[in-house]
Amino acid sequence: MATLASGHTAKVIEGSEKAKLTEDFPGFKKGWVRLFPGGWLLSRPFCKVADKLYNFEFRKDDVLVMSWPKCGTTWTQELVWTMRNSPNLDHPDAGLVIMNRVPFMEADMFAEESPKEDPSPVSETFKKLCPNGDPRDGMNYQLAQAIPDPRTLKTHLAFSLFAPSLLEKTKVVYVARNPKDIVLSFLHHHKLFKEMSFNGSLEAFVEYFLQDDLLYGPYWLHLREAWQKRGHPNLHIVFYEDLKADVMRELKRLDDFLGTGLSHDQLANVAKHASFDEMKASDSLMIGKYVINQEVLEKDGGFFRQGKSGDWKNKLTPDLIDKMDQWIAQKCDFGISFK
Ligand code: PPS
Repeated sequence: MATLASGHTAKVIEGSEKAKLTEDFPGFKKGWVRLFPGGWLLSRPFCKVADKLYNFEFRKDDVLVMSWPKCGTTWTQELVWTMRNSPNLDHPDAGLVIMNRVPFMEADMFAEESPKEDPSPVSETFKKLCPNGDPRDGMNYQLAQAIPDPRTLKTHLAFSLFAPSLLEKTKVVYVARNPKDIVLSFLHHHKLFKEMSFNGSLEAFVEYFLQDDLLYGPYWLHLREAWQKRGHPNLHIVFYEDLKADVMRELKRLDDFLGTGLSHDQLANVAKHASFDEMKASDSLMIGKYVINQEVLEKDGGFFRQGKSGDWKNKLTPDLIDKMDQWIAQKCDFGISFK
């Protein structure tokens, strides 16, 4: 057991729990660690980056896009980055794959020790921005430090894994989504990526979600930590469903929060540039062919799967909907309501 700078105790998953996870997620070779309090379930190498992230020196011009997985983080990253850097769609870096412009802060916990692809998606930018950096010290973490201001950064970690001063130092855009759609999107993710290769049923996957046993751990707690901070002037909460329903209205709210002062035409540029169809065109850049299960890609789509809200009504059985409704009533009882 190790104690992290955040005060969490990290317990490596062993024994029967590890055996079950290994059987159901055979692609995942890095092992798991659970942090207490909270029960956050993370990749075992997280322990190597945890303290560096906790002590990360945020700047007042940074914007951190934070969410649990599959909430629409990538969409929001692209909206925020484009609003801040390229509202006229003329920034030379706009063509870079998003993780090179908006580093995924804790992604080093998933990094391959010997990448199968050469170059890996971030390695060229890493070499350029961190010429003296050692990739073994975490390319994503170093990129997060090295990208030019104004930095836009991404994390799926919860507030409690960062220093309590986070919101005093920087702005956070927090993205939330209906858990019934998250579970379907995350299931696809776990089938698509060879690194996960989940081989169980929808029912089994929903059970993992309800028991807080998927990577990143309890969604309800992640949400609760953010929800309890709502009203803080440096925190802006956006729902995936609201982005889908009226992206221009949400961009106007973001514009007010970020202080970008964009015109209607510039916001329309941003909305179009980050539309599902435009972003989907970069699917093959986001995920190289060596890291995905090709037959899943062909049958069910890629990283940008379908970009809809409410599809759970077609995909979840009445029994699963009932279970998830009970989970929402019990765990998400802090005033949030899902659309
Ligand atoms: S990740 O891997 O956790 O960072 O995924 P994340 O980006 O949070 O969420 C992925 C889902 O968001 C959808 N998506 C979009 N929807 C609408 N418009 C745009 N531009 C867009 N970009 C990504 C993506 O397709 C995933 O949802 P599903 O339901 O699987 O399609």
